Amino acid sequence: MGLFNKIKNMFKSYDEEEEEVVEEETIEEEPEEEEQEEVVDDEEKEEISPEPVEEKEEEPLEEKKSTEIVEEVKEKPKKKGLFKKKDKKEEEKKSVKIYEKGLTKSRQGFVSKLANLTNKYNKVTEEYFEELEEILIMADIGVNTVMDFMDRLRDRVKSENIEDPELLKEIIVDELFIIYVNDEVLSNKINYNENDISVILFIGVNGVGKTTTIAKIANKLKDEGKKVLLVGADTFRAGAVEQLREWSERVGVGFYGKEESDPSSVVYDGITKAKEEDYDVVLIDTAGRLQNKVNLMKELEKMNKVIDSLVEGGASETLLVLDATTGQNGISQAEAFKEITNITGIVLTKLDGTAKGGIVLAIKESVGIPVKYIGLGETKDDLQTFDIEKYIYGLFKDLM
Ligand SMILES: Nc1nc2c(ncn2[C@@H]2O[C@H](COP(=O)(O)OP(=O)(O)O)[C@@H](O)[C@H]2O)c(=O)[nH]1
Ligand SMILES: [Mg+2]
Repeated sequence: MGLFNKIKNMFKSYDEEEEEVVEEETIEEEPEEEEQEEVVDDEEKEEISPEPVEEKEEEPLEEKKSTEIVEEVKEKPKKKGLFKKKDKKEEEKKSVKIYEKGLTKSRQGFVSKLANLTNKYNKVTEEYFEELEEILIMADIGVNTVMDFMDRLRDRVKSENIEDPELLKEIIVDELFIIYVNDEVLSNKINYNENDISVILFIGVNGVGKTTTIAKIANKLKDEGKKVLLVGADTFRAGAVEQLREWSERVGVGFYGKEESDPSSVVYDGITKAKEEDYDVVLIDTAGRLQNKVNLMKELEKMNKVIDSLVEGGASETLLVLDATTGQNGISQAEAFKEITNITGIVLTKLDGTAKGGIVLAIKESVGIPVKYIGLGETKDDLQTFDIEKYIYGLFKDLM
């Protein structure tokens, strides 16, 4: 099965499941009474063991049978494991909705152009190809990626003898993203230090969303039960340290920072504090003055030296923050930063503000560094771990 259909099957059902979820939520609210625990345990064993309780995903079961199972499950007291599964599914659903919402502009921009193209041409012609190519290039998908893609598409159209543009919708989505999806190197996983404090360094030019991203990530980590310290090493721009301090208060995490001092010494003091006070994760905000590359390189080198000297294995991640609305400019920033320091991941902010959601592919093409987080709006939930499948769904759901 192609990517298009796989993703469609994964997420499209969420729209139709709403009703059932309401019921499950009420069940969830039932108190976990202590006296009942024993009884529950016994019943569980009986109820849970006979069949897998994955309702609708496991389609192969006969229709009648699967309905029975679903009903049975609804009536029974719930097992902890089942709760977790539901919670996780709810989280997934919520996340898919955030992707959908955040990518609305792109969907209405470049993806609707794709849909129109299919309506405009009733046959796949050279003009069709040319128009398609233009749409993709306008969507911030890198030029080389588009060229490779067009070659592959043309080949497939020829070899499979495709004439109807309607049939190409699926193939377009599949072929556009297949490289990204097949490339295992591009893991979205954030690395944490197993043996010591995890230090995450945030770099990127002014205004891309570093400080707010740090606040959002701090909030997530705090929810996961981690003790988080924000370190304000953007000592260059007036007010930047103070802004981070305010965020630390709002989120309810620790803070260390000092204006008008050497960023490396702030990093030193910050990590020392984190060690003394038993923090788990340190998020460091830096100033990204790309105007002076040599200085910036030296500054980052110095910071890394400090981190290396204090933390086993050094920084766990160096995340470059890019603003999706800046298109090619953002790509140039990534290339420049890549020359001066080792970047382990990209945070792509403000995807909600662009109608050209193809930039993820351009990043892959030009920089080859995995996108780990994306910003889909201004609230804390709008920062999401990057998931290529949800991303594709958010962009193309109207075609699915
Ligand atoms: N719409 C939108 N705005 C964002 C996103 N991320 C950050 N911003 C906004 O971008 C602006 C600059 O952010 P800031 O964190 O101060 O950037 P910094 O200079 O890199 O630290 C702020 O107004 C943020 O609210 C996002 O994903 N979507
Ligand atoms: Mg800032």
